[in-house]
Amino acid sequence: MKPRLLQHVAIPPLLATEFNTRYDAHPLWKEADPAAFLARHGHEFTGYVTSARFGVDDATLAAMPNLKVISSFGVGTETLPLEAAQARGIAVGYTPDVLNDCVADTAFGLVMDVARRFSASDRFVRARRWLQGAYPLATRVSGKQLGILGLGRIGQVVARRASGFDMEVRYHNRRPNPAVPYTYESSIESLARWADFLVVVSAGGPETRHLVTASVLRALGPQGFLINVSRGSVIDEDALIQALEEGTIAGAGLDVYADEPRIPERLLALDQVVLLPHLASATNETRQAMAELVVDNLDAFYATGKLRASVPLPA
Ligand code: 8YV
Repeated sequence: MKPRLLQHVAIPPLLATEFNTRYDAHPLWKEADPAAFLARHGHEFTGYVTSARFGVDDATLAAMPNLKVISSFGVGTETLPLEAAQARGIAVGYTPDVLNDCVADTAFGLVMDVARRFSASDRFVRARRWLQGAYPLATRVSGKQLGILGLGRIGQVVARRASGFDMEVRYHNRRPNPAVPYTYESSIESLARWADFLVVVSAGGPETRHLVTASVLRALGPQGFLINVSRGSVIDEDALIQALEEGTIAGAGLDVYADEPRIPERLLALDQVVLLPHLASATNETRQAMAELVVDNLDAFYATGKLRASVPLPA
């Protein structure tokens, strides 16, 4: 008997054929009334396929009394019910590492874009404003100081990218990491004060909510740029908009927002921000690798009872 899985997100076509030979997977998004479907059939499923974006809500989890494994597409875990899963002995898999390069590339692309104003100057060219005069000077990136908030797997790749631009790197984490060669700043404010670019790569969730406050932005200062490729919740977005409007900081490069995909009008109105639609991991190669790990996690779990990449459970 093939394991019966409930799918909240689709598996890419390249993997789907093979996946469907091994699993009896039911697409929840095709149900007109998912709650009614869950109430009738929830007990049939031992596996659940979801993503960092959709996670698993409490009602869905409660409707699946025989659930043994959750396999999530993405590295973020703030939408996953880790404590409830631990209490019920449900294994939770995710897709770390395979997206480090693309997310770090995006962070670095935002560093380049906000400082050198590529997107803004593209708008200038398209509006034919070059005919009236040259574009204003921008800010140099090479050799500057880059602060990383959250020097985890992705943060360390951002640091390596920065070394190729002869930048000095410092970081702030809850605790210093003795294995890295970068200087530790003991507070986010001191990191922001030191940095020309403050790059936010920390995890989302309640522990990191609004770590970047109005006073962190004041410390970053009128020549400083903020980059965020982690979660919108890490930044106090109202404070950020105010800081941008008042020139408290020089600019921001954002891939993530407080209420995606809704972006505040006041943010859209600013020319010194680069706004991306949460695309940091969105390349064909990386999304394929993430999907393969979603399936590998399920294969490993059903063969051995152990995941290939298991979310660290709460202590
Ligand atoms: C994806 C992400 O956009 O991995 C994450 O946590 O935020 C991104 O890679 C997300 O997984 C899609 O749901």
